[in-house]
Amino acid sequence: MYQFFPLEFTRLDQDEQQRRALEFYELMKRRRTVRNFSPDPVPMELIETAIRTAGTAPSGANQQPWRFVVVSNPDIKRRIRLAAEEEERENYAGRFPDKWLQTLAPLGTDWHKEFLEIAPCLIVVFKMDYGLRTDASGTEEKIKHYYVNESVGIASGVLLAALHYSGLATLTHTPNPMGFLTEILNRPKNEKPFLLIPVGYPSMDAKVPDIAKKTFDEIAVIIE
Ligand code: IYR
Repeated sequence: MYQFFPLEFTRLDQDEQQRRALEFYELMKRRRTVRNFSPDPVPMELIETAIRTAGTAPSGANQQPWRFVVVSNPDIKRRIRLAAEEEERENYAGRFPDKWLQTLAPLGTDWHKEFLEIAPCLIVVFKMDYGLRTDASGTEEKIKHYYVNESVGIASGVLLAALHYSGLATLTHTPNPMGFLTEILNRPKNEKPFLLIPVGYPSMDAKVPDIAKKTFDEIAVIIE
């Protein structure tokens, strides 16, 4: 049983609450997924702070089943690009079902993933379906984790928001399958790639598709 202590919580006045709610909405509304990066470096301190922020996310039984691997090394980025392109070439050449390709077509994506080399930094989010502990006798023990996808999904959302708030551009990329990341990044067997996030600044000529978010009425149901 944990020790429990009094919560520190400051109630804001209503005007301040409204102001903050709108301010955050206006900020997040401006986030766009970016596929055209500038090679300009990003301060590692910003990345570190964003990862610390992601690490504050709630998780099943507070097991924090995530690991964030930061790659800025050009040789490793190149290996990741080549491996991702190899998979994606097959995906676009027929491994993706036609329906999927049709859904993707308006985005204009293809198997070329040069952003994996151009972006100054890649954050690879790994999920841990179980933890590993070595007991006193030296035997490796598996500790089951709960709500792993939900937990790592929430932490990734917090990470994207933190990076955006810090003035950095991101792309949520999921090359498929992603097993090559475990190998290239030399991760233990209980870490599975979850999301690959190139981070940096947009290139001067970056373009984004004219897409719209669903309206409030499409996404919300209010039951009073
Ligand atoms: N992972 C592939 C395909 C892809 C899939 C979805 I769903 C997207 O929203 C975008 C791309 C790729 O990166 O090209």
